[in-house]
Amino acid sequence: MDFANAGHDVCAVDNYFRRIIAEETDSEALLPTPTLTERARIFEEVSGKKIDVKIGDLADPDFMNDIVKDYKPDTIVHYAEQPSAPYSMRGAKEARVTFQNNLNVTFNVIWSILEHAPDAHIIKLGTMGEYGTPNIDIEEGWIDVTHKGRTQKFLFPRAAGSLYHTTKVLDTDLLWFYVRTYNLRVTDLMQGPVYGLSSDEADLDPRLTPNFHYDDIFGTLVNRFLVQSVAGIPLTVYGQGGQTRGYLNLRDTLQCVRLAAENPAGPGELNIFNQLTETFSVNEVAAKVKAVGDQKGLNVEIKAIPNPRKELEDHYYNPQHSGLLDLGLKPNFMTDEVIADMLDRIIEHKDRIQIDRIMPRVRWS
Ligand code: USQ
Repeated sequence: MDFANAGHDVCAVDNYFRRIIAEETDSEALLPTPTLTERARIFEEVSGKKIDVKIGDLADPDFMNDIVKDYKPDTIVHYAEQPSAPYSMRGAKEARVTFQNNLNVTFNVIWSILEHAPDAHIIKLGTMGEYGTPNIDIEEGWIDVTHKGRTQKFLFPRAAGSLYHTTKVLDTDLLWFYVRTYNLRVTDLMQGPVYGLSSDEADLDPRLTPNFHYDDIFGTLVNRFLVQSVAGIPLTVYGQGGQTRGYLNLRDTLQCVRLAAENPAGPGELNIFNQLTETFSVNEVAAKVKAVGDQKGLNVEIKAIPNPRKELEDHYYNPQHSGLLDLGLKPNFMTDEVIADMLDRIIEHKDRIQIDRIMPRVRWS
């Protein structure tokens, strides 16, 4: 919708994989989401802008090739991955599905571009979680290493904390191989956890509201804490709560993807941007949500629970993130006003919250 509004011709492709696995794990979003075809119809009705929709599985190379052959895109934004760390750690079946889907789609994008649209630019949704939490500053994708008097630029070391995040490390290596060998043009966006449920286009009609998950499997931290505040459940801080990540508002993810598309990598270039606007520990996020929730009379409690994940709970974290700002990103920070606005919207749908989806149901060990 954001690209269409900016005057681009857009084709959106989906196989409803995330909806299916959300249903299978009893983790549906807070609000029902119309089908993609229905959403495109609603968007056209309210904006006059048309989005082509194709339903099918991009892990099938024939389906992917047919679309790229017909459409000859300038840019492919590759979001077609199983996105949940807990889902990927649930068991062998979920790990295999995550591994096969994520790697197959990336592989198919690469080959369909090489064969049918060699000048196209691939924008790949990566994750800050590829880097893990090293005890040194995290650079934007690359680092100069000096070893025994000689210097070389390498991909910044990766050490992911879930199988999902590891598939993204493997994606990066795959793309980098094809970039340096076949002159592919790629931008990798290393995204932190996203929060929010509004954007200029989504706000045109309530049926265009983005998928908003608050469950333990697909919900990200801030969205979960907001829903927990409204439901009167103590905020679920995992372990010591010193886990620090780089967060960003949904509105900023849209800006970042469009900035990447409008400033494409050249042939044989892999551009990497760290896509975050500010860093917080889990405890800091909990305190921010509590302060605003309390002003609204929600009486928010915070309660540490045993950490279901294997991760450092107290660590150094200093990611560089100037690349997207240099391209013109105007951050929407996590202000009290932004938190209050999200709380108000969730309060409207309080009766839809299902409490048994909140506590962690997946453990790393
Ligand atoms: N956490 C809690 N309590 C909760 C939920 C999470 O303390 O109730 C902690 C987690 O242990 C973790 C941190 O909050 O340390 C962030 O967890 P999250 O669930 O918000 O995010 P994560 O699983 O890391 O993954 C999310 C997206 C993923 C994206 C990633 C960016 O689901 O697609 O790649 O954020 S990043 O975290 O930077 O890797």
